Amino acid sequence: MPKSRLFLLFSLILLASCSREPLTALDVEQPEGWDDDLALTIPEDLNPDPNILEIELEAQIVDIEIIDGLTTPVWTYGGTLPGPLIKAKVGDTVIIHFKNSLPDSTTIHWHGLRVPNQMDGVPGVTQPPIEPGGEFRYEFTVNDAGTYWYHPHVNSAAQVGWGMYGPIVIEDPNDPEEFGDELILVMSDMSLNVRDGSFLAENAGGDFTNLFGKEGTVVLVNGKIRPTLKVRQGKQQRWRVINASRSRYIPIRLRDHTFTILGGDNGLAERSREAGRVVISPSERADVVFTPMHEPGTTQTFRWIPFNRGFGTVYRRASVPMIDIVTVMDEAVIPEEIPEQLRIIEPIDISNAIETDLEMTIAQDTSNKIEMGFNGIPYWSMKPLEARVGETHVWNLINNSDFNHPFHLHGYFFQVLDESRIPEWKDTIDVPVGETVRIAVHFEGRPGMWMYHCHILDHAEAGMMGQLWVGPADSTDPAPEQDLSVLIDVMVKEE
Ligand SMILES: [Cu+2]
Repeated sequence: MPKSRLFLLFSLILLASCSREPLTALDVEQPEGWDDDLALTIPEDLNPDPNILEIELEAQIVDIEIIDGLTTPVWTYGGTLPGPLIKAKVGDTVIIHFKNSLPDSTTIHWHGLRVPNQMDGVPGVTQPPIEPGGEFRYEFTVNDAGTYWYHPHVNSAAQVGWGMYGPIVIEDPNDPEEFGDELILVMSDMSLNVRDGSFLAENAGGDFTNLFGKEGTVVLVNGKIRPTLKVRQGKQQRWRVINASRSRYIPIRLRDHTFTILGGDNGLAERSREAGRVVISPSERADVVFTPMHEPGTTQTFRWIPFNRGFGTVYRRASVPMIDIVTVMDEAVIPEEIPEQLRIIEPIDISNAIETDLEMTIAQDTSNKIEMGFNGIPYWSMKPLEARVGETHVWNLINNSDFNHPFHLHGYFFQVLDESRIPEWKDTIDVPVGETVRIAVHFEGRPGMWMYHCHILDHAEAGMMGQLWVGPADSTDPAPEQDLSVLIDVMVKEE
């Protein structure tokens, strides 16, 4: 227990011994209007069946005031930034009637959800791109509790950068209430011209910006610049944080605090742990308990702090205020104990695993254009990796390049083979400069063509992406021939 929390506990016990029973976190409510400034849109459920969530979702450009007094023509899901919260419970069926009212084609990828292959939203691979005016019906069952998100897989660095992302929470009704009241925080950034609110040109900065990965000029939490959150000292909140940035890494840290890390991408980890900081790379999620520790009547600011993810990424960069945290005047309460054991995660049996090296590479081609890839090959020239349902694979993700790369696998959860880590299920893992991260994945079903890629979206578009063919269990056929022209066409748009 950190010193400050111990002190709080002692003072409360002292107080209690001379007056009445002290209140604990579960005895009181959050401060009135605590999360009003961070509210997300809840879509209307069109289906009366309590086990089916059926919604309409329209992609459309809407003017939104992000910078005070200016409007930005945001590319949205449903007219809001971020898009509406898709919230269901484990075992539910989710149906989305999607309409594309954008001037460009698009698709939806359900990041982290183990959906059937044809629902994965990869244009030219699992479905045709949805053209302007077109519609598509997504339907899948959600069997894994956790924090997820949705975004396009078409021209993604641009479309995500213009606002196309929304949160997904799959609830486990058995989660202990001691975790605190849920607060979903979609953290992102946007490249805005701060004088008029317009978007900076997508290709501003040229090749170097693609190498670096675009980071926006404004940092947003639930679509807002520097929103306010109200807290009460000792009253816990369960933060589900989603990093929807194209390239920005986000350290979760707050002065004088530790966070209780419950898990991340795909639900709870095996055990909780206290940490002064947890860094979430693009597309990763964090599930943490925040115990406010500051004195009633004070305000402090949760800030983005530059994080070294490779060459030039911290040089001359300042911190950025993200959330003003106001501690209300109500008397402090005693925080609840968070259990240490959260679930059992059986290690994947790798005794018969097929091992593959995947080096994340950056090169310059003959015309000096930057070309990224795996093992020196960009996705447009690469043959799919091959696997079969029922097989277990170990991938060595090797990074000798000058930048970190958040590696994401579609369709399957993996485990990181590192005994110093608390076991958990992941769909995205940061591979730091100069390191090798080993992951184990078991292909339990759902054959088809899946993607893996760096989730710095400029890197993916520059080539750091590949395909994985998961064949049926009983088949020995090689991966089918792929025509990648549609994928190549929609992934990279010349301006
Ligand atoms: Cu990368």
